[in-house]
Amino acid sequence: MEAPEEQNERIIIVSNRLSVSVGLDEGNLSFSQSMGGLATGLSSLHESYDMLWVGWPGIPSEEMTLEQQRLVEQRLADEYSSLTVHLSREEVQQFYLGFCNNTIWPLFHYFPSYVEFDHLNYASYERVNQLFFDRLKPHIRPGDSIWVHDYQLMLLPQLIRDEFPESQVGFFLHIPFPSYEMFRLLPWRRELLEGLLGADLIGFHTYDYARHFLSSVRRIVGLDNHLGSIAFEGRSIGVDVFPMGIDYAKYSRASQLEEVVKHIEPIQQTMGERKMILSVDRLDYSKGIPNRLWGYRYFLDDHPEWHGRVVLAMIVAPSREGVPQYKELKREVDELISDINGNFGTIDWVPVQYFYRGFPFEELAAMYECADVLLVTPIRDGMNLVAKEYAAARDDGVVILSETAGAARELGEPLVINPANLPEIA
Ligand code: GDG
Repeated sequence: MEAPEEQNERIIIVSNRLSVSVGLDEGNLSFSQSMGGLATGLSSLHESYDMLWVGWPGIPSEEMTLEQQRLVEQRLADEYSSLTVHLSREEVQQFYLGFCNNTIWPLFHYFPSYVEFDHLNYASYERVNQLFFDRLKPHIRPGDSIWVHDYQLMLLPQLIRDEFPESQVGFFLHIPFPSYEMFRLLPWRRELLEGLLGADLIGFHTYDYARHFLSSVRRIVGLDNHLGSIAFEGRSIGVDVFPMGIDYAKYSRASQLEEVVKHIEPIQQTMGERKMILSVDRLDYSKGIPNRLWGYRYFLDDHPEWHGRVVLAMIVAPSREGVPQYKELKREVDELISDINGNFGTIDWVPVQYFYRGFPFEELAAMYECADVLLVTPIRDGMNLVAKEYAAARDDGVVILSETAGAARELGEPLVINPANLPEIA
């Protein structure tokens, strides 16, 4: 039960999650588009290229019967050109929640106090990178371009290089690459860099991230670069900047779709004359949700003339609920919202409208269409596609954007703020 492979040249995308997520509810399997920047940003590629996507469908293998596992593999291969990598519960705990989301994610987003250095978790990271390679290996054909994505698979490029020295391997990091002073804290800093150096081309969203990477390679591995090119083991490795974009047409044309239009009118009716400020993110401490709420509270305190005339609509998609910091953040966000609504709200005005769930694309697009302001306040963000999606969806409208999001380097017209500066947000 494998993905079809009939053409010559193709792109193999390897990422921890597939563009489709599999759910299991009372024994029934369901398939839906994955949330998150990597999946939404790359999913449109399916339409233009012969592709094979390799990744984990999102359910630990123990939670499925063998028959269900085969069924998932079959459907993902037939309908989504995807090759399934199964992860066990222990791998999800140690590799995914442990090393990826409790070590790399906080460190690379400059939250060193959240970082856990655990050798067992790193050993699992090594094993899972090897597992991805073993699954991929029989499917590699001459001429394939293999494109490895993100911080979960930083050892994979070298594993591919060792057995396929002639292969074309690209790697793209979707999150910031931190400064050397931060990166050097990692006990496995050299291993990760050497894993990445198996690629021919290593891409980042911004010039700063690429510069930080080159600096770490120089200081830790001892390799210098010439204009972003590193000579290593007889190969030349390119390091460059490829800011990730969106499927512009999908967002700019959304307001013409009937399924989107039918959601716009009820929102407009509910809002009436009120201005709508919108925010959309996964629940993540890097996204600056508490400081956004403090900034909004500051605004309401300072501008009583706006009471009753503005609403902050927050769409927060649940994320990594197994990691303790995320549970704590959820509690903090819930409390801040009830504090604002309790203090400022009136019988006919709820200052913060909070949706703790993912929205279908049509409803999200309708929200973009109705919002007067998009408020994006991450503490750190590799890029932030939401800002780009809103800009594509609207001819007018205002984006307020943190200077610490990669998108602030690219979009020319947002109001750029320091996410720690509450008066500035206000
Ligand atoms: C990582 C990096 C980088 C969100 N809620 C809903 C929904 N989304 C979609 C958005 C957007 C995506 O998820 C989020 O992308 P971001 O870029 O904002 O953030 P991350 O998920 O953290 O992505 C980030 C990105 O990778 C790409 O390289 O920009 O810095 O952290 O596309 O639209 N989609 C729907 N309903 C929701 O409720 N349908």
